[in-house]
Amino acid sequence: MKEYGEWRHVFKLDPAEELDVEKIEALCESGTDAVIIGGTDGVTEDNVLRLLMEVRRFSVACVLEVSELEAVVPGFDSYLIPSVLNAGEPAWINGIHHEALKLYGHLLDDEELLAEGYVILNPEAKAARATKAETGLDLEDIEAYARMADQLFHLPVFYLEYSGIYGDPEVVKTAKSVLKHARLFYGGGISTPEQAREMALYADTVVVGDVIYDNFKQALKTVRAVQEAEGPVY
Ligand code: 1GP
Repeated sequence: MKEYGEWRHVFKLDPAEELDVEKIEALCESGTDAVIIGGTDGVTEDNVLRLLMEVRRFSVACVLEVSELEAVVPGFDSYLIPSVLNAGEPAWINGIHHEALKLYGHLLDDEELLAEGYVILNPEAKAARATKAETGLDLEDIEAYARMADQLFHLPVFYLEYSGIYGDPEVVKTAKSVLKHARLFYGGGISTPEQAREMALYADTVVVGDVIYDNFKQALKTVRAVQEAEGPVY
């Protein structure tokens, strides 16, 4: 099982979406490095647990990206904790985290936690709306956020989130060029192996989500495209 520092390709499964067990098996056995379970809406303890049980039958790393405190269940390899650096609503930067630590801080095993500095760039994404993200950023803004995550807050992951649309490779390249330690995750709108390969040139980790539900065959093909891609280069 691979640690996050080795992930090149990751599938993100939405617990609110239905997926046949055969498809879950194909994803887990595809050669992807990890399966992230996470979504914005309709995430419940029940649907998270159901998906965890399915994915757990395989040896692939399985991690929960926490968006809903009530849907946190034990049994994952690790827990990704997003902090949306460009959120207009402070709760999504540190407010929910503060509340969670007040309630459960004494139970935490910090070895299992992985903080992600998110920048959300698609204004139409559900996550952008929920967090009131300031998405009208230029390259200098992105660079500054990348440095903030990496050199100021020392977050292990900087996540460029275009959820729902294919992003700008130039933005990904720019972010990568300033990161010294943090791993760069890219996610958003990857619907072909070619797009996956392109983002793998600049991002350390390529996250593939919606296409799993829209075009399953293409989703599977992104694994090889990323695993065989050169990169990251910048
Ligand atoms: C979503 O970054 C992931 O959080 C992947 O985005 O669903 O658009 O592939 P897509």
